[in-house]
Parts: sequence; C-alpha cells; structure tokens
Amino acid sequence: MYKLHYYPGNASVTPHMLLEELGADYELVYVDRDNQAHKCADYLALNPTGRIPVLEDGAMVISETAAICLHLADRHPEGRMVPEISTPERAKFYQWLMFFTNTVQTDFLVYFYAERYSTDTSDASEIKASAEARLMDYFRIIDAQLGKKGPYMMGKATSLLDFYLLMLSRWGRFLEVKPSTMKYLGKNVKLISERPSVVRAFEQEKLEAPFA
Ligand SMILES: N[C@@H](CCC(=O)N[C@@H](CS)C(=O)NCC(=O)O)C(=O)O
Repeated sequence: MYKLHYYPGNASVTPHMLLEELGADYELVYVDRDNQAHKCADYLALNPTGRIPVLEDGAMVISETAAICLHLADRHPEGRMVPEISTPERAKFYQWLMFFTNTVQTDFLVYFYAERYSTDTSDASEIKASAEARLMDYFRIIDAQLGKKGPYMMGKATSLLDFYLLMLSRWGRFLEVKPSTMKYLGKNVKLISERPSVVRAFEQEKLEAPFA
C-alpha cells in the first residue's frame, strides 16, 4: 500500500488525484504544516527539503511531485497516464510536464513565498507582482495549446498533465485573472474537476468549490 504525505490543496493534491484515478490502494498521512511538521526530524528524514509531498511505496521513499506522478503512472500502466514511450506524443508530454514543474510551479513558489526571494523583505510585493505577470503569460500559452489541441493537454486523451494542470489552475485562483476563466483552460478544468476520482480526492482533502 502506498502512503501519501499530504496537506490539503498542496502539491500533494496531484498524486492524490492520480491515486484515486488509478484505483490504487493507499493511505493518506496528514502533515501538520500549521505546526511545522514538515520541518521536523521525522519528516526531514523522508524528504530533506522539508517540502510536501512525499510518497512511500514499500521501502521506497519518493519526493518531487512530478517524479511521484511519473512513478505512479509507471506502476499502473493500465491507467494510460502517459503516452507510449518513444512516440511524438511522449516527447510533447515530457515538454509540458517539465514546463509545468520547472517553470509554472516554480513561479508559483516565487508568488506564494515572495519574501524568500530577497534579503530585503520590502521587495516582496514587487517580486510577487513580477511572478504574477509571468504566471499569466504561462497560462495564456497553456490556454492556446488547449485551443489548438484540446480538450486535454494531449488532445483527446487524458494524461497526468491534466491533473497537474488542475492543481496549478487551482493555485491560480488568487491571480487577478483566474486561469479557469480562460476559454480552453476553463473547459479543461471543468472536465477534470468533475471526474469522480477528483471529486473523491477533493472531498477527502475537504477542498471546496470553486476548485480553480
Ligand atoms: N519541487 C517540489 C516543491 C514542493 C513544494 O514546494 N511544496 C510546498 C507545498 S505546495 C511546500 O512544501 N511548502 C512548504 C515550504 O516550502 O516550507 C515538488 O514538486 O514536490
């Protein structure tokens, strides 16, 4: 049985949605972030970065959301969460996943933790505003992709990208223009957030609508 260390709505929500979607046997382990549990010795022994999530798969401990998602997709190939290996679709899948995790998610960290990105805390609002501008550009790029080849990131088939995107769009509900109000992205968010697996995961985390 898997163990997913999570905090409601955090990056753990993507592997959580996937675990439900894949019908996997798993247990949720609540990380008491409000009391800094993710910075305590027990948690740091699992993930020295002190970041959420962590997945335990037997004796194996995995951190980094994208790595966890890819591992789950590998372990449950029948769920078809990634395109076939060595195909053009697989190459584009890699491109978008790296964009989501290296670029979009990274700028969300800048947006949410702006004070960490300067030694002068008075810079935080400027740092946050510039991250927001970049995030808006990224969501426009994603919306355009979905407009060309939707309704899912890989066209007609769902993949783990769509679950990742729901998490990012949900975080984007604090931006001045909510990603879910964009034409094609909004459709994608609606389709994914209505999936029974996602409804179950959100209910378990007590996340309330609007989901993005
Ligand atoms: N690159 C990491 C980032 C994870 C991350 O930053 N998680 C946030 C929650 S969404 C966290 O743990 N924040 C607590 C902190 O940075 O102190 C991943 O993708 O797993």
